[in-house]
Order: sequence, then C-alpha cells, then structure tokens
Amino acid sequence: TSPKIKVDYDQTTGVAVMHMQSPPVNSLGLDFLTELCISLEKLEMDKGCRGLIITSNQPKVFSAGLDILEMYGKSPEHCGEFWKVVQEMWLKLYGSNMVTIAAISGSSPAGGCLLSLTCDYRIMADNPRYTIGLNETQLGIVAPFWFKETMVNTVGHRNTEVALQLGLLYKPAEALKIGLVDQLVPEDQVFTVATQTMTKWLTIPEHARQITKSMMRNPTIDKLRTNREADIQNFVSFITKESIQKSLRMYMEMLKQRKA
Ligand code: CO8
Repeated sequence: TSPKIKVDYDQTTGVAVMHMQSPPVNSLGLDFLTELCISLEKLEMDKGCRGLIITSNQPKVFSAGLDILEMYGKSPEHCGEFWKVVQEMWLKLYGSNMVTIAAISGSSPAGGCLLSLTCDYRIMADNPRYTIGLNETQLGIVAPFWFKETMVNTVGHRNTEVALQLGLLYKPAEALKIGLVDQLVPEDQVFTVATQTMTKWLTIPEHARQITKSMMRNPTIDKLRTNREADIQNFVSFITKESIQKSLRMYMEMLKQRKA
C-alpha cells in the first residue's frame, strides 16, 4: 500500500512537511495514524528537525477526522487498539518539541480539528465552504476529556462549552473570531504563509520556547498519560454500545444522503 503521508524534510531549513494524502478525505484510520506516529518519532529524534508543517494533499479537505469505520461494527479489541493509536498521535503531537504549524487547506471536522489543535499555530484557507470544529455530539458521541481540554486551552471555557454541546462546525471567519484558528489567508497562500510563519517561530531561542510550550501543555498531557488504560476502557465500552453504534450508522447514512 502506498504511504498515506508524504514527508518532505529540508535539512537546510530544519523544517519537515507532512502532506496527508489518504483519499478521499484523509480520514484518520489505524494504518494512517500508525504511519503518522512512526514519521513523527523519526522527525522528533532528528535533532536537526526543528519545525513541522502539517497539511493536506486532498482538495477541499484537511482531514475528515477519525475514520468512522474503525469504530463501527468492530470488536472491542479492535476499538481498543484503534483508540490507543489515537491517544499516541495526540500525545506525540501535543507534546512535540518541534514548532508545529497546521496549514488547514480545507474542512477539518472532529479528529481533523483535534489534529490541528495539537499544533502551535493554525493557518486556514479563507473559503466559507470549509468548516472546522469538534462536532462529535452531532454524531451522538462525546469528545473525550483530552479533546475538550485541548479546545479549552485554545479558545477558553465558554467558547468550548457552547461549541462542544452544539457540536459546532465554524466557518473560517467565525473560527478566527473565537481563536480556533490564528490566521486566514487566501486558499492558494496557505502553505506559503505557513512556511513564512515557521521561519519567524524558529528565530526564538529553542530551549526557552520548548520549556514554555511544555509548561503550557504538560498538565493536560500528564492527565492522559497517567490515565491511558482507563481512557481506552471508557472509549471501548462507550463506542460498542448498541445505541452508539446506531447513532454512527445513522450519521454515515446521513453523509451518503447529503451526497446524493
Ligand atoms: N470516516 C470514514 N469515512 C468518511 C469520513 C470519516 N470521518 N468522512 C467522510 N467519509 C467518507 C464518506 O462517507 C464518503 O464515502 P463514499 O464515497 O463511500 O460515499 C467519502 O468519505 C467522501 O466523503 P464526502 O462525499 O462527504 O466528501 P465531501 O468532500 O463532500 O465532504 C467532509 C468532506 C466535509 C469531510 C465530509 O465528508 C464530512 O463532513 N465527513 C464527516 C466528518 C465527521 O463528522 N467526522 C467525525 C469523525 S469522529 C471523530 O473524529 C472524533 C471521534 C471521537 C470519539 C469519541 C467517542 C467516545
């Protein structure tokens, strides 16, 4: 199988770019996330690699979020294995020593939004057709505490409370207003601006920036790190419930109908 992520690493700038290229919508499945974690580990170990830009090679979509098919009609063992790698992705990215920038070139619901929220800075294409947000409740599921805290750490308690209860998907202008993204740029400039922004971030003394980042993020990271197993159990018992499986099925049918 061809790689779901293309990594370009420029040794002269110390910046790596991850292009997500898993058609049609970069959904985050077990294989995708495993590949992501392996790539991240390699980059993190390379002391010369100081910055990471995450973007999408798929038109109109950054990432459709977690692959619903990994959570629908699967055994508890499979769901547990899947959830573990979702945790791993989050732990690695939210705690990364690198400067991380999300170049959000399209829609970014649920897990796609989470992926971008793990980054240090978010630049989104200014196209009102695109949306971003943690829309879990719309699928009848509940964003776990570490999704919630990542959002609170970004946009504050009140914005998060409204967004999560209603499962809001924001247009770029609204996302910018609450601080869910940091900057909007014309569609064809997302990557260029991400690269320029990276250059600026990389001028800050490395060690000071890294310690500051972990000071901001470690309380949240530690909470998951010390509760991983319980969080997996929670997820598995929730997602395998018949009523939840039914919600997922209805949601997938809605996606198909919307298309027709
Ligand atoms: N997983 C699996 N398949 C997906 C997903 C997904 N997340 N998203 C889209 N697909 C499929 C579609 O069903 C469709 O399949 P097919 O071609 O067989 O009909 C195909 O991908 C293409 O999708 P669209 O035709 O809808 O493509 P568009 O370009 O029109 O739209 C969007 C792209 C905007 C991304 C749209 O597909 C969409 O809104 N997708 C759903 C996004 C979503 O709601 N994701 C939520 C996933 S759940 C999650 O990430 C966090 C879960 C936390 C778990 C907590 C539990 C306790």
